[in-house]
Amino acid sequence: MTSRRDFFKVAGIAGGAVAAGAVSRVAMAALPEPVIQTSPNTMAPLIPDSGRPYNPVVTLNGWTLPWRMNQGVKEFHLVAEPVVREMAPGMKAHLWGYNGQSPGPTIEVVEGDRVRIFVTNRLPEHTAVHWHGQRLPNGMDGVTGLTQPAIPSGKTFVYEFVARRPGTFMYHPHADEMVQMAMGMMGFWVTHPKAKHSLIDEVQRDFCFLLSAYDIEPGAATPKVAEMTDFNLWTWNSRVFPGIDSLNVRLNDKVRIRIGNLTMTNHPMHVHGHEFTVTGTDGGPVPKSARWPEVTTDVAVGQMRQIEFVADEEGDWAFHCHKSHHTMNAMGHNVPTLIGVDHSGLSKKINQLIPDYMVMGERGMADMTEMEMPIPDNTIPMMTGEGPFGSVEMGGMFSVLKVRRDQKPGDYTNPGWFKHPAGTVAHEVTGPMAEPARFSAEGGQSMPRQRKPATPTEVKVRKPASHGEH
Ligand SMILES: [Cu+2]
Repeated sequence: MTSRRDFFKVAGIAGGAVAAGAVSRVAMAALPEPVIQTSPNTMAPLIPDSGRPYNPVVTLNGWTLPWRMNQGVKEFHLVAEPVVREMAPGMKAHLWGYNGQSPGPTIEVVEGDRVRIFVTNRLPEHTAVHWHGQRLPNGMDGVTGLTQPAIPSGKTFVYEFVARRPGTFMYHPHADEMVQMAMGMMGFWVTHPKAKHSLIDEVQRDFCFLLSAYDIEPGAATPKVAEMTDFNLWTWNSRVFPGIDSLNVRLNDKVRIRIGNLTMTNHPMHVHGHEFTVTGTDGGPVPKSARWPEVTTDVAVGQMRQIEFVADEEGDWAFHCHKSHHTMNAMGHNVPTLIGVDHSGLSKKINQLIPDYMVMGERGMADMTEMEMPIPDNTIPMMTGEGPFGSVEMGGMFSVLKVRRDQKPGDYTNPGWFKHPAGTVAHEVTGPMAEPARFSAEGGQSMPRQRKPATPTEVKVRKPASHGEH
């Protein structure tokens, strides 16, 4: 009982203030029961059954936290705790998160809602939750030491504020941040507008996810928390392709995708087949006069972007971070460039020492996706994902926007691969090929002919045709 009394003291709530009249005074005075989710599947949108109505978002490989209404206040209960997150089939990571998952559940509220969030700390160290982007009383901002004491291990704190402006936000610890965010502690927050808003369009599909990065050695399960730059798992909602669900929409749906970046580098997010505009940031809706068409938008560290477009081209459209290293999984680093290098002699020597040694990368690295290479347990291949035409040769921050004529409104199930109309797929041509006319420039403004080196350096390039002649 003492701890309960302490709790209310910290929370600043006198016992009587939460009295709910005849309606279960005791139940409402107790904390809302935490809801724990252990599946990494994309949960169907949570249609609000209390409070003001809104069109819910869909969290990729995630879910929305249910709430209860208590005297007009929306009450949520977050539990900070160690979790096991499946990053893709075949690999489970030991992370820290909220309510059974990393990232934690998405919190959805409506502009003007009074929100009360209980945070129970089941981590081995103290924490605090910062509500990124929100207007709130300073003491609710969640910065350990600056605006509140840290939440000790085993204790529950409560935050309370009015969600004053609509938009795209996130939450994350502001206590031992480097460790706690490297371990996966973060979550999405959406505040829906309370009425029609001139800068916030109604959409048929509203997706959200957070970008995060981990450094987990192949075969291991726990991230290295001191890593600054050399991450090997680039994730959306702590998932890597092919573990990231596709974004399934109906032809001509208006689609919004909300993205927040809690990694240590920027991510140019790229959609194929459509142009979009950035309609909002964590700072709020973008004025219409300041919007322009893009097919890639950079999401910098600590930023959020919401992009919108009409999905008016049928197909399976790639959607990914444009940094090519970010569409690879573990083992993608420290690989020397071997294209064009003849190492037949070298591999013979190494084979005397290591009989199974195999030279890779001589013709590029695409071969690696087709080899059934033995890899350590609890590791996903570096580039993988099987498409209808073979390996997609991607990992990490990659997914597919599936636009279908017959996708039902509100149906988020995966429709399978696109059936291309006859004659609309790139294909091999056969027949005689003319010799290419090779163009060799001489002179030019930047390097006049007389300044060319007298004897050009000779570069020997081993042509692919010679492969296997030895
Ligand atoms: Cu990236």
